[in-house]
Amino acid sequence: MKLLVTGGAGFIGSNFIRYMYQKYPDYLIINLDSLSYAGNLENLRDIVEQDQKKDKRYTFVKGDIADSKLVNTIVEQGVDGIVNFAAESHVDRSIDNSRIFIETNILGAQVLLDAGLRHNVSRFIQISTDEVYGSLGPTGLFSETTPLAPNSPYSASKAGADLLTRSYFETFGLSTIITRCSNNYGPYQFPEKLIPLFITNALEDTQLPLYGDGLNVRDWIFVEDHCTAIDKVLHHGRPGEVYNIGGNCEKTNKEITMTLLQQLDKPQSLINYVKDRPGHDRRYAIDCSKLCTELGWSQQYDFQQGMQRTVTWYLENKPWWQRIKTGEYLDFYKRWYEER
Ligand code: NAD
Ligand code: TDX
Repeated sequence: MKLLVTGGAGFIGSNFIRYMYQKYPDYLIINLDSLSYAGNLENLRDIVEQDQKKDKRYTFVKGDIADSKLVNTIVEQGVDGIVNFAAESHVDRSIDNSRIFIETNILGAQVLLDAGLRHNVSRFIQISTDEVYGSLGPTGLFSETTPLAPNSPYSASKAGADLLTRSYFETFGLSTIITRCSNNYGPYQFPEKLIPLFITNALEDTQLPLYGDGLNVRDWIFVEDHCTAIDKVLHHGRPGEVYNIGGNCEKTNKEITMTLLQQLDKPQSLINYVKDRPGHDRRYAIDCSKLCTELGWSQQYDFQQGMQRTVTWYLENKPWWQRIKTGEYLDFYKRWYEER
């Protein structure tokens, strides 16, 4: 199988490529990534080294998924499946400036869908998010039939791409599948998201900016479990369907923070309650029974095991995140937190 993976230099995309490369020794993988602030070729250095020595079945292409000419040049060479991870992925940035979210997340998806259709790709997987469903009250779960009600420019752009993906199945018969996963954590996550930001801040003895009352709830899943779920969907999912993916692990942000401080042996005085994120969704929780019963997926990591692996990885890979934290992304954060 020849796979085009987009956004493979980011957090989940790089974990997915590593997983697929090791699991399927005969698969060819093309990674198309524009190397935005969140893309990092370091994330796949081990795979590149292994591949250059032996297999020669991994290719990196630097480019934009919204570049129709480039995308068509890649896909016309014979691609069996497209897995679209490429996105602007951070809610806070979408509140700061939403334009690029529309360009990449919606227009980019449209270019990929068109190329998939034109060149008869047999599988198109759109990697979406539980955030498209909006916010839950204290009870209930998101199912695949929950109406879409996105609340941030980020989630609105992802919902737009979902609807477009659905339309390519309904109108043209392109074999599309949408996955909607809950919050991921694990190795190589960019330290702007809650868990890696708080781990790395705590290791530097700097403050942990907890939004609002710290009681917003997310459903956490270890990134490798997300990858195994996408593998199932890619090979066995039904075209035209949506599959929710979740970790069955609801935690408040405060609980996450306390767990991290305890694991790192750092004081609670590092917590700094700051102004809430505008439009902050209160609670996400996922019903992924369709994926489990239909495709036989189950998660391998509980929260404790996943967090142990994650914290250990950040402790052992300080140069990886220290380089990032002294770079461009701090400018965004300086502005963001000055307002709080
Ligand atoms: P990330 O920000 O770490 O990585 C995104 C990658 O996409 C980067 O490598 C970046 O360079 C690349 N990219 C951005 N714009 C591009 C463009 N125009 N053309 C080509 N490449 C481009 O994001 P992530 O956390 O790994 O998320 C990956 C996907 O999974 C996204 O679609 C996101 O919406 C979805 N998702 C993420 C989570 C989560 O918890 N992180 C949960 C559910 C779904
Ligand atoms: O500094 C912070 N302080 C804080 O309290 C940050 C960065 C976050 N938070 C809160 C906001 C959320 O309630 O922590 C929670 C998690 O925040 P993020 O890590 O920014 O993730 P979230 O907004 O939930 O979105 C993530 O999950 C779904 C990903 O970024 C999305 O790409 C994915 O679709």
